[in-house]
Amino acid sequence: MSRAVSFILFISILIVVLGAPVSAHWNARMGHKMHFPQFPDDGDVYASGDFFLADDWQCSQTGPVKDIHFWGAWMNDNPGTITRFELQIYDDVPAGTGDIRHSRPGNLLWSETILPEDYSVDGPIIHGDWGTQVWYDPGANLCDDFDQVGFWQYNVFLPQNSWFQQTEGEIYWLAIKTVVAEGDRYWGWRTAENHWNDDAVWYDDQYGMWIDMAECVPGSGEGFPYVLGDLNDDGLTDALDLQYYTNWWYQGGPPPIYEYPPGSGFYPAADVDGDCANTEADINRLQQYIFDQIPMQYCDPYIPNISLDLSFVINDHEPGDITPMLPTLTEYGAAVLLVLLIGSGILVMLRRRHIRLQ
Ligand SMILES: [Ca+2]
Ligand SMILES: [Ca+2]
Ligand SMILES: [Ca+2]
Repeated sequence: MSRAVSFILFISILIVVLGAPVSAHWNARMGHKMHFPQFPDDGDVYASGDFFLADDWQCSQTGPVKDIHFWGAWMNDNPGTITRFELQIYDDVPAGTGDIRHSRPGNLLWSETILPEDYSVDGPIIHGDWGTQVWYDPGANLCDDFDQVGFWQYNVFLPQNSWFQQTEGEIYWLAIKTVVAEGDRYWGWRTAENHWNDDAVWYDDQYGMWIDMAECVPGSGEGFPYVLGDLNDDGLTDALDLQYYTNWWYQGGPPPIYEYPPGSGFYPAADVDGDCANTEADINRLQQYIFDQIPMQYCDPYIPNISLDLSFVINDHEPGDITPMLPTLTEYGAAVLLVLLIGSGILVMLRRRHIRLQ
């Protein structure tokens, strides 16, 4: 093979390599088919135990869900071996249904087992300024700073016979449980930086129900999904809540938002004097807060209202769909550099040849 032919071959391979998609990892340029991509932030919720976690999304365009992407990390940066992901999609039970004040997964619409050969992983991704990150285990009620710094992006491209048909405007829930080979390695689903609709939930076998989650506070414990004094769950604490309280307390009206633990008869949102009990004194305290701005106090183990969502993206891409994107400025720079290097290589080669021929 002549040098010229080898050179053309080399350049052709280079063009093919540079032109092809670099990987099947999702990036923002690939778009999404949900309210907005829920990007990762700096915490993880344990998801390799015996329960599912779930968060909700609203479909933005009718059609098949072909790819699902999510982020996760290992407790203490101690990676294990993922045997499989269990993914599920549910329809939505709106807030208020069955006297439960938070929305949650309803009917199971779709489920799929994702084996290691069915997904790609990108990472570890490290944000230098985040430091140690929160680890939350809702089943064990554990919340702490752990040493996990890196996290990973998981990319699942579904085969055509596993696509899920979604309808614009509908709300669905994505549930994930991860199975890890080693008993002493723990995988967490990364929390999301932006809140959308309702909090993420975990499935509690003991109560047979999806439990609302709130972001936990290391050193202080779990956060709980309510606003102090907002008994009627409209997001405000005002005279309507006082009316709601007296109606519940004296007239047997509907109870406040959010009983915890479920079935205990204790409503942290209504415990506005912080003695961890619902009594008549709370009515007076709520009145003082509303009319005299005397601060309320919450019951310490139940820190109110820090919403928690989980990081994921729903899309309709197939790996073959990923057309080469316009290169970024950095990629342009790299291409120009490459051309210059190749050019100078050719010059050197021709010169040597010229010298030899003389
Ligand atoms: Ca949500
Ligand atoms: Ca209210
Ligand atoms: Ca109280």
